Amino acid sequence: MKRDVRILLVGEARVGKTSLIMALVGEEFPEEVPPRAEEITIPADVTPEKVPTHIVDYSESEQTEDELQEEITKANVVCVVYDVTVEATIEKIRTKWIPLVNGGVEKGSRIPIILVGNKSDLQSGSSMEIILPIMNQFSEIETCVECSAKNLKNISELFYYAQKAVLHPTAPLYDPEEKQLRPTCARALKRIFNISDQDNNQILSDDELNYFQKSCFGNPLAPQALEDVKTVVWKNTTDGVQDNGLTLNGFLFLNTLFIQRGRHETTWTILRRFGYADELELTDDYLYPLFRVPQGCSTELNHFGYQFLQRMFEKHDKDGDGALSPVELQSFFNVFPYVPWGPELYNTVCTTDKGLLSLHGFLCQWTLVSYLDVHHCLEYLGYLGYPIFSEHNSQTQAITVTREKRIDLEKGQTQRNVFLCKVIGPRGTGKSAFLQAFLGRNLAVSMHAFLPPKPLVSHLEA
Ligand SMILES: Nc1nc2c(ncn2[C@@H]2O[C@H](COP(=O)(O)OP(=O)(O)OP(=O)(O)O)[C@@H](O)[C@H]2O)c(=O)[nH]1
Ligand SMILES: [Mg+2]
Repeated sequence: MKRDVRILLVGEARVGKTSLIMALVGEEFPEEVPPRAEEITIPADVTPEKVPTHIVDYSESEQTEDELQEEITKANVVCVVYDVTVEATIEKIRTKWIPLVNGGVEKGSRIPIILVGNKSDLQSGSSMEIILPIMNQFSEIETCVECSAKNLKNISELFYYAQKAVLHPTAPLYDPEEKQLRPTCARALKRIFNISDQDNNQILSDDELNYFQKSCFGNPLAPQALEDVKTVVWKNTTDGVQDNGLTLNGFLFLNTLFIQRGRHETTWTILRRFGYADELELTDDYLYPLFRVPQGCSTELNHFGYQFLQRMFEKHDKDGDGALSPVELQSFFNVFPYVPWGPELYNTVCTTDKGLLSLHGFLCQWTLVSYLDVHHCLEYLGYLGYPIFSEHNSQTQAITVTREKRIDLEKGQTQRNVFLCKVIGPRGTGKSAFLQAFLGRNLAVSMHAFLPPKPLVSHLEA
């Protein structure tokens, strides 16, 4: 999320830009205003979204066009102000101001715009009829608001909408022309659905929805609210509710509805909780939390990690045979952007009689990754949603850093469970066969004599 918000007001002369800013700051209508208000900064603690906010005025009589362009570049959101009683100021929105702000800018990177109809005290009706076609024409217009600097109507709302447009932008989530979620947003929500579907039956039950709600918003839904949500989805979709739970389509529909009703901060809260940033990519903070491994120490999964991974295994072992078939393994990787383990997996860890990945083999693979490549291990745990589905808010809690090897050697004891044993020897002496024997694949070597505490087989060619 942005660390601060810069709001620029533009529009024809005398529409009331300066008056609006001074009315916000002074909480009364300023009878006399200078052509241009000084830039003001509202401290974080008094803004609704708790982000420092800069408000910048523009005056044609005081600034050159170059200066205006520079201000536009610096702005996070632009309020185009018009006078509801002067139609010419509305016409200029389309012909002058929007082209000036976003002309030549590619669709995805346009600055969000808020249309502000000032001096509503002077008219009884509403300018919405003329404004709506403009809103439909330019998808970067987040919203419009009618207000009055004179009787202080909707002033704080206007700045709140502007702030919201920056902090919870619609553009990455929703395509207003197609009236649907953008594909990247739908993909992120699908991943969130899959993570939240703890029993992997493609339906979010009441319990799962409550867990989800609690982890995103801090509280579970009241029983009636939960029923209301399902009723809305059930009434508006053909397949959104099944077996008294929410399907993926229902979940996507619900988020579309939030956005269409101007509550996109709800969808943003969900996305951010699951690690997404403004571009709808998982953030580095989420995937690669700070984790230091001092020289001479090693990394091991601890029982939190194993417990979580066993749960994940069981979630995807649909037929309950204690092994993941290739299809089940694929479903396990559904929440990953890529499949990290290729077919070599089957040579690295033990498998069942049928050659499937057993729970034991699965955990061994994780033992291996957490030992050899802890940062990837943290990344994978992030994909699986460890920070959401454990009591910890970071996957670093699933890993233990062991004591420095030098100290272990000095004391003649260790608490390590995982050891790296390199097998070296000339070509053709049977290193591979020796190692495969640990996996029970060649009975020439008696397995039990060599089994390490937690079998972990790494194979290095000399
Ligand atoms: N009735 C009414 N008058 C307003 C309102 N807001 C501003 N005005 C009056 O409109 C006139 C222009 O207001 P300004 O705030 O100077 O307008 P501006 O957009 O900053 O104008 P420039 O700096 O010239 O671009 C002043 O006489 C204000 O008192 C309003 O909400 N209602
Ligand atoms: Mg002014």
